Amino acid sequence: MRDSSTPVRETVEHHLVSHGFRAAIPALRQSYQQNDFAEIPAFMPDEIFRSTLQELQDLFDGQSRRRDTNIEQSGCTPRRFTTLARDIIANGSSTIPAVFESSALRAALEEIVDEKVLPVPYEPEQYIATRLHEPGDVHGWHWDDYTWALVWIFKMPDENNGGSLEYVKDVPWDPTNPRVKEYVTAGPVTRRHPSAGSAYLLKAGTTLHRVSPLTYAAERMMVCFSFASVTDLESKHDHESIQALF
Ligand SMILES: O=C(O)CCC(=O)C(=O)O
Ligand SMILES: [Fe+2]
Repeated sequence: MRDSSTPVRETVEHHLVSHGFRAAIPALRQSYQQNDFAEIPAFMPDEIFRSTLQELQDLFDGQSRRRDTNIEQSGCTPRRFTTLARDIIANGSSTIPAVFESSALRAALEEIVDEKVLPVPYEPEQYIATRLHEPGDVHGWHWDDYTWALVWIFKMPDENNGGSLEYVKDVPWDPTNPRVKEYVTAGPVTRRHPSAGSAYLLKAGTTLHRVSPLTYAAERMMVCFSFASVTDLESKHDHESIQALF
């Protein structure tokens, strides 16, 4: 972790208001409006990407937890991966909290989604990091508790080894009757394989999605930030699926 987080925060803000970053927004907006998905290439400057990756590697080495469970609220689908809880990241990373708290990031997301974008107030869901690395590791079909997920990719296996994002957009989540098999069978299922260094934005509250299983040992590492809509914060949220996971 850096001694002072001020330079990191400044670098992050500066990048997000830079001409280069802003020039990509119209295409991201179009992608999101059509697909509920937009991939932002080179999400952060190289030095920020590299220092964050180092922070994550150290945290995964010392403070991660292995999960192997099925989550009832998303149709008993599997979570088989290694994970870092929000508080461990908040204490051990200078960059990830700075990205989550960035007002320039929320302003850019608002331009893409054409709606107010708010930080999630429930701390455990603000950001988490997940690493798939063993054969059969999978982040099974689910919806997120809040409207948007921004997933920053740090390591990605070859496309033919799994680890892809698969999703069915525009399907509602009823935790008491999730109907996952029905929705996946009806499709269409879109598959994306974002590159390391990119981040993708997904309308994850109304998009059924998963990370496909690894077919052999390989590294897939990401940080998932959650953002809320005004409607999310007006409606009562229960947090049973994240509580089941942690
Ligand atoms: O790792 C990914 O690409 C997706 C992660 C995800 O869906 C989540 O953390 O809720
Ligand atoms: Fe998700």
